[in-house]
Amino acid sequence: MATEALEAIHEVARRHKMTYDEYRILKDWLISVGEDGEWPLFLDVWLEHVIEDINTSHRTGNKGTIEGPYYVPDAPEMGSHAKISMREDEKGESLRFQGQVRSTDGTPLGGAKVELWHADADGFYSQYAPGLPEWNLRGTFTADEEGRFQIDTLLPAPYQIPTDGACGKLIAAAGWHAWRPAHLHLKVGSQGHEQLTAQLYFPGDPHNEDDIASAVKPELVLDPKTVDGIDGKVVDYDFVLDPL
Ligand code: MBD
Ligand code: FE
Repeated sequence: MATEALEAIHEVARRHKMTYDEYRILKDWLISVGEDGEWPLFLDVWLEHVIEDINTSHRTGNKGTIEGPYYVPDAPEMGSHAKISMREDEKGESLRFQGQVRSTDGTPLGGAKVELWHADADGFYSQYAPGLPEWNLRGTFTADEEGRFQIDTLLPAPYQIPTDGACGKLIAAAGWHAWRPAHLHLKVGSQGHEQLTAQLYFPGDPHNEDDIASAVKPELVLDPKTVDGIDGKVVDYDFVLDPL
C-alpha cells in the first residue's frame, strides 16, 4: 500500500506540474500538521470515512460512522436510566435519548454498553479543551435486562472543526467550510457482537448534506419529538448489533 499511495501522489504532482514553490508549501504544511497536533483531526476528517465504509459494509445491523478524534475510553459507568455528567449551568436544550439494543435476530442484549460523548454548546469536548470537568458530557450506560437504556443529555450544537491550525489553513486555501452537523457520538457493544461506532444527527441541520467529515448517512438522522410533561426533546433510537 505504501508504494501505491506514493505513486498516487507522484501522479498528482506530475499531472499538475507541481513547482518547487508548491513543493515547499506542501512540505511546510505537512510539518505544521504535526506541530499543531492535528494529525488525528486531519485523518479522521478526510480519511476515516472510507476506512469505516470498507470495514462495516458486511453488516446487516445498524449503520455506523466514524469515531472522530475525541473518543476517550472508560467514561464513568452511569447505569441504564441516567443523566450524563454535566455542569450545573450547562447550556443547551434537554434531550432524552432512549432505546433498545438487540442482536440481528431480535434478541434483546441486556447488559450492552452504550458509550455516549458529545461537544458542549461552545463546541468543546472534555479532555480536549481547558477548564472542563474531566468527564463532562461523556458517560458509559449499561442496558437493562431488556436491552433498554434512557439517557438524559442536551441537544448538541452545530460544530465547527478547529480553524486556527493546519487543518483550518487547508480548508481556507481550498475554499471549503469547517462545519459538521450537530452530532452525538456513540459506541455500542455487547458480548459476542461487533462493536458499533456511530454518530447521530438531527433533521434540518444545513450541514447534514455537506459535512466536512463526510460522516452523515440517512439512517443516522434522528427524529426527536416533544412529549407532554417532559422538558426539551425526546428521541427513540434502537441499536441492532451484528453477531461476531
Ligand atoms: C469532531 O467532533 C468530529 O466528530 C470529527 C469526526 C472531526 C472533528 C471533530
Ligand atoms: Fe464530534
